[in-house]
Amino acid sequence: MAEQLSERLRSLRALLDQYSYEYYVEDNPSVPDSEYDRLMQELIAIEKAHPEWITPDSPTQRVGGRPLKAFSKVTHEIPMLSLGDVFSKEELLDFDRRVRQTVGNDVTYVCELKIDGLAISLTYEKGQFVLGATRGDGTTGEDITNNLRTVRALPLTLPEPLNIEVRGECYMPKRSFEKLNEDRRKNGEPLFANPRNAAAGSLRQLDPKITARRRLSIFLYSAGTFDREKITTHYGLLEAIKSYGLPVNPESRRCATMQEVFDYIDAYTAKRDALPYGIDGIVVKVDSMAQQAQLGHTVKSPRWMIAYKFPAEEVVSTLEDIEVSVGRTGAVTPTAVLTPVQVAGTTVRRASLHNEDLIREKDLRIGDRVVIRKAGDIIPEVVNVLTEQRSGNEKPFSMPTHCPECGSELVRLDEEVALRCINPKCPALIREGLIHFVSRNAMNIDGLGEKVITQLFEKHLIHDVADLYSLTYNDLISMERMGDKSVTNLLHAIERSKQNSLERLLFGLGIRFIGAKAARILAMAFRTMDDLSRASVEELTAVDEIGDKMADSLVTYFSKPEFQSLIAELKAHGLNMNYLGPDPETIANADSPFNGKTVVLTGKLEQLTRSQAKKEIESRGGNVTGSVSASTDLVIAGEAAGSKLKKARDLNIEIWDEGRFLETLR
Ligand code: 1X8
Repeated sequence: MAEQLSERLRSLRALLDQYSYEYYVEDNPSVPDSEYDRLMQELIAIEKAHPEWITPDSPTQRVGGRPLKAFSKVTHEIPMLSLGDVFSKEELLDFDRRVRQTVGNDVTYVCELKIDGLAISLTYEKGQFVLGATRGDGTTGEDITNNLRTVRALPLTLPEPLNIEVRGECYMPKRSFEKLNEDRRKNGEPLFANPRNAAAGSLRQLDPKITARRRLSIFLYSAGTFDREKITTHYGLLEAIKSYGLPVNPESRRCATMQEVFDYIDAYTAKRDALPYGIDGIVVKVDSMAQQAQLGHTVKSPRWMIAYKFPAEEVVSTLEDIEVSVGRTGAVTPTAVLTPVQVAGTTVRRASLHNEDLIREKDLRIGDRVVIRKAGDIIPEVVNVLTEQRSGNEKPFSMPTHCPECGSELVRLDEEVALRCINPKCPALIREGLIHFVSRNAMNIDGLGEKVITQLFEKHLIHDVADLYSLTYNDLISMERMGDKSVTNLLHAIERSKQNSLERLLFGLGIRFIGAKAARILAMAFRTMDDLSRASVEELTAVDEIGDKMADSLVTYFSKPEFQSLIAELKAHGLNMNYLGPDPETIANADSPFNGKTVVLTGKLEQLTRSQAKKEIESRGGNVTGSVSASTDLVIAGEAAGSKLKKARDLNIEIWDEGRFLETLR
């Protein structure tokens, strides 16, 4: 009996592994999901009756282990190099010329898809999956074994007791990504900008249960340490990896000429959108391993392979309208309303036009056919107008002279490109100001999002921020989608916000030029709202980092009777008006890993400019300096980071790559 049962257990495990392989690796399932689930339930039942039979490689054991406190470091014995890239076929011919100069004319290439994911390394010992790591800076990565175990395409056991380290890309399939963002939208959680960020965020989870729900996948395309006696070509290596049941992308091809390489590029440029995963280019590799060795590598990347990166995808749409909206500061910004189009995997309906000058520069007219692309594959922008496609019925656009929300005349403050509404009673300013007041870095009132605020405002239940503190259960329960529980929670959150330290309130008031950082500095320097509100320009500018513009703005704000009475009202509601530091818990950036840290940026970042990155860190309480020393807490290293990175390693300073940095900013 027990023997029969253990036989059944073995065959269930084999079947489940086979079905996972068909589903996740071959993308070609032979049974419906329900059959997989049924067999899984049967296996769980047997293992429940016989816990002594559970082995770590059972399909039931993918999600194991408790949440970690932090990931531990892994050193890559063979560094994980990065990959040089080119953006044109001419540059690719240069690469080919360099290769031929070194190895002669007899060259075969392998073309592969460049998967838009995160580089990972998998170690198998005696055929068992024992270690999964991120690339990190190429030398040191993080141990994400428990998270990678949840990736169903990854076999926990190989068919032979091999010792092998394989490398590849962990990615989020397009359909997993869409499902994830759909769920997040329903839950009111922030959306991931693209599958790559979503994959990065998922692998960075300390709790593998969360990673398991994210439905990641992998493709492997190289080996670190490996018995390669009989393998002499890269293509042979791919076939070997595949023969061990490891997922290998099926689209790789040998190409005997550059013409074949170009044909491959053209074919996959056209097929890109139809693939179930994102790719951002084509990797071209010298096939012969002997030639690879001859070519060697630079400090950064191998000389025998290169990535051809796709140009940012551009599509044509129609400019249906230009909408104008008024922000918290009164700045009026135009937004392009477009006929919805798919760009780089998502539907684009709108694109910011930033300001009037941009519209004039591009001579945008309503009805125009326009070229759209996503900057950094994330933020949609209008590239140019197809003027030759004009019918003559396009309508030139001019910015309104009056506020679209309150009708008062717009003004252009000196030297600014933006037009502003300067009516302090403008409903747009007030609504946006309320949204700002409750936001995370200001009063941080959970459950009071943009939608609820807008409803409360439109129903005249709130007119200014003080009114938030008079809201009753009956006011809130009448809102759309607000149940008993959310109302109770919200009332608690509002009540709790009264205890916030001064800097949150100060930032929340939305005084011009007073950002989160200035608010903290001011709160620390003056300690109470009363002292701050009585400070002169001289006293204010005497504080380090407080300039004339900020000081003038504060003095003007506190001199106005309407703001004096607003503050009196908030006081009457019981809001704390004192700085509660130095307890770091109460500081706006307490939950930021940059808070109070000295950070150095080095190398080239892909998604942000240096100064944007600096701004992001500083707005979270970090201090960015130029050189690495013993007092540096963290180094963020982009591509081609050089001596600073080396020094950071020598000093054992924490190093992050760009992916980790972006994930933290989210
Ligand atoms: C990065 C990638 C490589 C491949 C596919 N996708 C990537 N993101 C491949 O070789 N097929 S190679 C690589 C690297 O060496 N950094």
